[in-house]
Amino acid sequence: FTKIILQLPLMLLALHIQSGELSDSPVLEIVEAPKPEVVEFNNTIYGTCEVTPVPNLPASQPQISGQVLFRQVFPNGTLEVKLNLRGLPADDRQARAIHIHQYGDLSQGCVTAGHHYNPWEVDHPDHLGDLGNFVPEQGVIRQFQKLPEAKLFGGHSVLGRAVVVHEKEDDLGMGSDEESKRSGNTGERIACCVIGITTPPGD
Ligand SMILES: [Cu+2]
Ligand SMILES: [Zn+2]
Repeated sequence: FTKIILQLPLMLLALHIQSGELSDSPVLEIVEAPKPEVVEFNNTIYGTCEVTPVPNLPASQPQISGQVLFRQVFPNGTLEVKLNLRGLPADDRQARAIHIHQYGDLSQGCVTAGHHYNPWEVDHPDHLGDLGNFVPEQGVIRQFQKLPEAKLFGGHSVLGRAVVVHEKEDDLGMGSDEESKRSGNTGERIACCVIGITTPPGD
C-alpha cells in the first residue's frame, strides 16, 4: 500500500514532463470523439452503387447500368433502397434477380463478389440483401423497397459489398435442388457494382 502512495507523485511528474510543462496541477484535456458524417446529413447515412455490365457479357444479355441508392436513419432506421436501372430492350419482360453479395471485389467481373451476403447463415431467400425479382418496364427497372435486416453501418454493414444483377428469375428457395436454398438458381451475373458511402441526392 505504501508503495502505491509513493509512486503516485512520480506518475504525476511524468505527466507534466510529457505535456511539456511543469505547472502545479496536472491538466486534464477532454478530447471530443470524431463526428460521424451522419451528423452532417440530418442523422442519415447514404450509400450508392454504380451498376455496370460485366466486362465479358455475352451478346445475348442486356447491358444493364444505372444506380442503386441506399438511405438509412442512424442508428436504428430501416434501410431503404432505390433501384434505377436501364439498358434493357423495351420489350424485355424477363424477371431478373438482384441481391447483395458478400465482397466488393469486382476484379474478375461480378464472380469475385462471392456468395449472397449471409452473416446469419440462413437459407436463401432470407439473406439480408435478397432484394428479389424485378421485371423491366420499357427498358428500365425502377423500384423502391425496404431491407429491414440490412444496415449501412456497424459490424454487418453492406457498405463495401456488391449488388449483383442476374440473368434469370430467382426461384426464391422453392426449387427442388440444393442451389435453390443457396442462391435461387438465378444463372449468370450480368451486372454489378460496389456499395459506397455518399452524400444526400442533389448535394
Ligand atoms: Cu445474386
Ligand atoms: Zn440469397
